[in-house]
Amino acid sequence: MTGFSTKAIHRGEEPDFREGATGDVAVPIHLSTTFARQKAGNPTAGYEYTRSLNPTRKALEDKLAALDGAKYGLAFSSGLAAASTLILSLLKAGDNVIGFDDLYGGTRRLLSNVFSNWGVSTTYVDATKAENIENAISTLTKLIWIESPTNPLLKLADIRAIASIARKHNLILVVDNTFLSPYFQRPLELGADIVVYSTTKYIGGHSDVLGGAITLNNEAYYQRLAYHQNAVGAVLSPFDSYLTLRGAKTLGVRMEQHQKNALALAEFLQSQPKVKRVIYPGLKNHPQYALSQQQTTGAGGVFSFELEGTLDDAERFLSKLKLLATAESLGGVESLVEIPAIMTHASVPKEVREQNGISDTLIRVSAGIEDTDDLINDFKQALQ
Ligand code: P1T
Repeated sequence: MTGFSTKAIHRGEEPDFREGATGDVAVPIHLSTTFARQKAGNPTAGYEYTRSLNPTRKALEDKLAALDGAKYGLAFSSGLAAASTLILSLLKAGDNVIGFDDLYGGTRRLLSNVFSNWGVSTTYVDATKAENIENAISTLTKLIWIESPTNPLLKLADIRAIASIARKHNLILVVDNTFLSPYFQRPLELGADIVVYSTTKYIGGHSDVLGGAITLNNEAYYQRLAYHQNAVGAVLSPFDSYLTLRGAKTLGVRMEQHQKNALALAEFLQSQPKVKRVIYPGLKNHPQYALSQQQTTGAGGVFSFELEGTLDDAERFLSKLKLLATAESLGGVESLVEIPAIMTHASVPKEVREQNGISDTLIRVSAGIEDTDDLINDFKQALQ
């Protein structure tokens, strides 16, 4: 089983033909919170209590690991639950994180406003240049946290180069791979230690289930993460595990259409006089187009563009869209638009937003998998 979609469909859900089993081709939703034992000291098939392990969640964890070519997978109740558990597992008071200065606003809030209270500090750098990371390393630094592409400015980090810096200084490299999914980018193969996901986005894919995941190969880190997954308790429920399993099966075909629509819309908007600039790693004018070609197999379904005018103009423009809903989130089958400055990244201080380029008229688009012409026509009429 080597192809991406074959693994996405079958891994973790191999039919069970043992005596008394039913051979389900889709793994059942095991709602039981606890598992009976014939003998007190012998858990049945390793299952004790759903927080520590559940068969439906395990199927998803195995599938996600397979998609990243990883040894281990872990599923959590949200992307931020995965991030929190990761930090609680691997860091302690006094440690320092180096973060990309254009992370998802919620990740930045978690690092800067929550873990800072527990003695974990974060230094933000422009990680488009790997040397900026190396220059920021102090004796306290333990972990590097990047996204590539970033949310919402679609900046890339050279994962291979940063992985080699991490190895040299004995640091843990974490890559949030939410935007590309394992279909377009596999950070572990590029040298990262740990991959995190908001499975709420492309992996779930239908805007109906919140979730997060971690994949990795390192056994020692896995043992600490699995211990904390149970000890902290932010696990994905059996029903949400089932929905995420269901979504993951079509990840490959969806990503192709997300990308096709993103590129068509980005090219269309680029030709419009009311549009100042379009940022999409799949466009040849993206400053890191060459890097995108080297480390990914696709540019994904999210792009951002800047409109001429003011925040009012941007809000008015979005209210004229008929098909595209204005909403936070991304990666679902339906296209969404949002204004990061007042929505997903409102928790990032204004001066940091301005310094990084998140202006009031920056609009982020998550291209869904609708018919391309319908999306272009909606933008066309709204621009008029
Ligand atoms: O929402 P949650 O499942 O907890 O995932 C958080 C998260 C983590 N990493 C990235 C790159 C993300 O984009 C997100 C969530 N982002 C949005 C809700 C958004 O609209 O950008």
